[in-house]
Amino acid sequence: MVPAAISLGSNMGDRLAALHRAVRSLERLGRLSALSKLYETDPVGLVDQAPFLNAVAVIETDLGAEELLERLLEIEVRAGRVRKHRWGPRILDLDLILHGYTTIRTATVTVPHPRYRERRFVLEPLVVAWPDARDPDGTPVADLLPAVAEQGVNLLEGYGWMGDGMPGHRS
Ligand code: PH2
Ligand code: MG
Ligand code: MG
Repeated sequence: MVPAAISLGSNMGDRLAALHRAVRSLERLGRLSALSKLYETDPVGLVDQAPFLNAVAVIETDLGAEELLERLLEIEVRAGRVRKHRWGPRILDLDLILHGYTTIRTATVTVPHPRYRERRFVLEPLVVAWPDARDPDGTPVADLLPAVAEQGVNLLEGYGWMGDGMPGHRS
């Protein structure tokens, strides 16, 4: 079993419902061991689009990175995701950020996620969900946060946003 950190994002339709369903789906891929608080964030990259809801989940899983990523893409498709332009509006985006402490680069998967170190909308919930997380290069992810520019990441709800019985941060 390895801990895998997955970033959740939505900026189309009923964003909260999409994240709720996504967390339920993630529970089928492993044991949900941590769930961040819920954030509303300004769009990064393509800035002329609606604000996102973002969160990070950590699951303890037996799935390898490639299979896990395939399963994440299936969940996105079931949520109604249609790929138009890169970085454009999406009903649901599930990105694999960390998979244990390994570095993986295949035709389909790059882990750690190649851009997570610059993304406050990933780092902030990641540190909240998994305070002790480390990049495979040894850097604690909490140490990456001060270097990241302000990006409009606003706390919307605390750990309870999924309802009762959900884990908070991973210890
Ligand atoms: N996802 C992107 C591009 N820009 N900005 C925010 N705030 N949140 C996201 O999840 C996000 C983004 C590409 O997946
Ligand atoms: Mg993404
Ligand atoms: Mg994605």
